Amino acid sequence: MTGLETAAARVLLGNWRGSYTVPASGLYPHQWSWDSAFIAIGLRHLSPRRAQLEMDTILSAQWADGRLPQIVFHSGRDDGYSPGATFWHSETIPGSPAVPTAGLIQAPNHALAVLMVHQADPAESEHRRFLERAYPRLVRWHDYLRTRRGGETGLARIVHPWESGMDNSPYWDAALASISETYDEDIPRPDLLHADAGHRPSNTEYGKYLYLAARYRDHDCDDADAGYPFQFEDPGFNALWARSELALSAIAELIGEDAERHLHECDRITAALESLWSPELGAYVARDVLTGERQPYRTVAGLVPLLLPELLHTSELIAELRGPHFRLGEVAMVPSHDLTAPTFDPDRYWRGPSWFNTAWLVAEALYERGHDDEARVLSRDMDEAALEHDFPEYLDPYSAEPRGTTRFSWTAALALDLGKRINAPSSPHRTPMSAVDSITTP
Ligand code: 9WN
Repeated sequence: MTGLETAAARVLLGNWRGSYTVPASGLYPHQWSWDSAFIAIGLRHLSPRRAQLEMDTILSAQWADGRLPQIVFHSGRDDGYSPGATFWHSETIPGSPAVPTAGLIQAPNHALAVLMVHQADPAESEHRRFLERAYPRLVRWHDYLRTRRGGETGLARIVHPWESGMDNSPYWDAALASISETYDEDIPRPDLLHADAGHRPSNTEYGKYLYLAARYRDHDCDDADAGYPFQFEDPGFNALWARSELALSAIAELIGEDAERHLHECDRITAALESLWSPELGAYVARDVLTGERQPYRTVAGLVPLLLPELLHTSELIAELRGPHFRLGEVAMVPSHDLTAPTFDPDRYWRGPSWFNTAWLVAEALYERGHDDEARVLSRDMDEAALEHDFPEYLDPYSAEPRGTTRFSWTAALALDLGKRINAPSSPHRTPMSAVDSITTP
């Protein structure tokens, strides 16, 4: 094993909790939805069975209406995270699963992960009927997005910044500012015990986050609160949905289900994404469903549609990535926000720093489109920063200095995955579990 593989395996083993992986042991001590999918993509190289279990565990927290929850609180306790199991009280909400969860959702990257986990060891996957188990759950998850979150444009809407996975993106600034209410109880910030306040969302933002989450919870998370004040169509979220439909078509093909319907869904969502194209910015942007306004910001979420084979504005997006707003190859990985915008902040969460999951998504898209050298540059950035700074959550794009927490699971998983596939295509596809078991966690 290389140094990166050994170190990444240590992080993933340290954060493993028997049937799932926590994103980081102090800051995020539960199972997160899109994290699990990203983590499984790396874990499959170490142990396809663990990666399958990771996905089985998140999929078994599905609600009766098909949603996959943002967070699963397996311990049933808050464990120093806010808002936790006590805030959500999901056991009192109709349709919630037996295990306590949050009521919100996160971006749908799960079918993509299930397919990639299967591909790591098809024989083992077939033996355990992994795809047969996952497929109906993934179909119900996507049905939830289409029927409960779908709107006139054909895209799915998010009802909380947390659902985008990019919590304090400038996309949400105007909508949050127009909400006069805030959470009227104390705003707990246990996160600040684990990360610098200057790297995290502000207290004002947290007041709005908790207000919106409490309101959603108090309407039984039923998506039928007509006056709900935050509703957005996000390009990253919808692009992952379309890409996951593509993955579902491959899964359906493998198990003898109808693959065509998923291809049509992928095409339908890809076409619908055009309503988020901003000709002025030359970028896909988020749209406020309540005001109809497209948000005037370039963010990394607007680059995620590059993952869609039939995307209309591919060359413009690649030019955007290479140009002064994102400076591919000149700064560390891919900044989360336009480097030239007055709202850019190199330190604060999703307002500028470069994240490993979005670098992976962009690298994957570049690689699939034949831009191997640029994909490798991203992969090398990820490896170097991951090893040098103990798997940081995110980076200042200019200095490549770490921000947020460390020993972050998707950083380890995704650096490992790209390292195996893109940087070293001739190396063996996966490491036998015996090699992993010989590594002791600190
Ligand atoms: C809220 C777990 C999650 C990621 C998100 C990231 C951050 C949570 C928080 O951590 O959000 O979901 O408490 O800040 O923004 O993308 O899934 O790693």
